[in-house]
Amino acid sequence: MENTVLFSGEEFAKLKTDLVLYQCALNNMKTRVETLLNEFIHLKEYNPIEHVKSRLKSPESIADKLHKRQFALTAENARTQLTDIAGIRCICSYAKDIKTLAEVLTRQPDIKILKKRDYVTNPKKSGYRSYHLIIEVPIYLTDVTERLPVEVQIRTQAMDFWASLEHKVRYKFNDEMPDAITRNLWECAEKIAELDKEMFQIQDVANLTRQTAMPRRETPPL
Ligand code: 0O2
Repeated sequence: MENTVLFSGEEFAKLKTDLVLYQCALNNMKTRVETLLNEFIHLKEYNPIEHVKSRLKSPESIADKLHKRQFALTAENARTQLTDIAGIRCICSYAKDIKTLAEVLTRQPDIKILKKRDYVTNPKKSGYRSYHLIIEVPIYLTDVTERLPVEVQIRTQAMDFWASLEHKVRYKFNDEMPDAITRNLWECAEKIAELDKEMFQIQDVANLTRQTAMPRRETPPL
């Protein structure tokens, strides 16, 4: 591991204070997603969310990222240059669920969308697919309201499977992957996208078959 860069004692202390607020921002976003999940499960007929993961970036990986981008290791730079200190990942059942969830989240009136990246419609050169949002959430403190960014990544299980394995492979090569492996991973990403489509078609056919075979239920289950 090439992780040798560290914050000075003073900057580290400031960063630790900021991380408390980032944890609050992350909790705030987790609550929003959990609320929707409960609604989908108990009050709607369909739940598009398979599971949710979240993480707060460690001081070491904040230092690494600032160093890679050639910024001085200060708490202020962490706050002004990085938007992924707090991150949440929502794993959806099907690709069509991704935009539905993104739309529902971005409609909330007290948040601000700082950035949208649709790598599902426009995959990255690597083959990476996911929908990214940087959402600024309000944190109500005793005297002030802080507004902090949370990175929200929305993807299917298949996209998640690819991204986590590709990340491990890339890490092994320290970001200098041989062309043949890059090509191979891209091909896997294409196959995975095909699988996503096929699985959706299967459930679509299953739904249609069920609808024609069974009478419609009047009240949703609790
Ligand atoms: P880590 O270690 O996961 O945090 P931009 O500012 O839009 O030009 P930025 O900020 O890199 O570029 O945003 P982008 O491209 O939307 O990527 C944000 C995160 O998405 C990355 O964070 C990764 O987690 C993930 N990601 C993006 N591209 C790829 C890819 O090709 N493969 C995999 N596995 N993940 C990807 P970090 O900070 O790069 O890394």
